[in-house]
Amino acid sequence: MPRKIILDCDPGHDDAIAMLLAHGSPAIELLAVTTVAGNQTLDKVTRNALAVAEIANIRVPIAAGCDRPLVREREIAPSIHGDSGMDGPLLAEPTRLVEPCHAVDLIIELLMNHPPGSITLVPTGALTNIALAVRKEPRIASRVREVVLMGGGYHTGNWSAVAEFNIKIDPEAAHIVFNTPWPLTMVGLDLTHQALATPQVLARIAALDTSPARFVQELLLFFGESYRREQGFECPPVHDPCAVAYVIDPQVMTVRKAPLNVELTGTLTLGMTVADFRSPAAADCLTQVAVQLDHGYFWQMVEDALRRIGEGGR
Ligand code: PIR
Ligand code: CA
Repeated sequence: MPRKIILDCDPGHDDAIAMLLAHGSPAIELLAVTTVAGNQTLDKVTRNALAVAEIANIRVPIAAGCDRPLVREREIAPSIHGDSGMDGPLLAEPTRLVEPCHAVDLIIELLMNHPPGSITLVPTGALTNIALAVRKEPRIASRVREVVLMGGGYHTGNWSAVAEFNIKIDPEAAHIVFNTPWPLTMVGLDLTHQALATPQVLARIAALDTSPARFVQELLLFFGESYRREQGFECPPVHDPCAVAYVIDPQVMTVRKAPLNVELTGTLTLGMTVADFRSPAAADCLTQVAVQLDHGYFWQMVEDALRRIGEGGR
């Protein structure tokens, strides 16, 4: 039985690839894509989600959510993702339409109308929508199968020395999500910095020679340039598909159980995710962090998904 997921994202180069991986994998049933302000404004990331859906012929509902964090001023990442939030590929204006309802209501509705324990939430942006959903309808907490999120990191940051972007821009939302009693896997920078799009990876994607594969190539070229310039990486780390890959097959990475929380008051450490590794985690510990990626298996999943998508919508 494929795993049902809701992908809550802010496309975003790597979010776009996460959408394609989820859509192209037979192990996943994508129920909906929801969007949240993050890499760019809500309007821009929602438009990008619609454009990706068009390229790959993804027919699931796409709903727009929160246009800013719960408490803090909005912060976006044009230095990495460009003015559109997904610069690089030339995109036609999408003809698909966004759902008339708010993402938070769609998330609640899906969780309340599917059997308990059947839906996995996969957030790859700020956690604003997820936090608001569980505050609006607390019964979803016990209905979610698990939360597998891209965000945070236990050894490094990218938006400060110790904080990762998705957590840092809405730390209060992250605090709510990390402290809700549902099984939670944090796929953080410690893991995603291993998911490098090497020249060999790019060559294999190029060899697929389809328009969705060319779209991914163009995304990775722009993303790679940003990462070279802004962060001194030789190849770009492709964060968000890692969370999807874990849902497809948890064997793609090793994980370690540990109590997790988010710093809300530090002056140097705001938005830092803190994993407590001091002793073996208690049996009832609901949180775990991703540690080690099987790089070959991960990129094989992406390649297989693109092959399955074929020419997509064209
Ligand atoms: C933000 C991102 C990626 C790189 C930087 N420097 C900033 C976005 C990605 O979409 C991913 O979800 C997460 N936030 C990685 O921090
Ligand atoms: Ca993202």
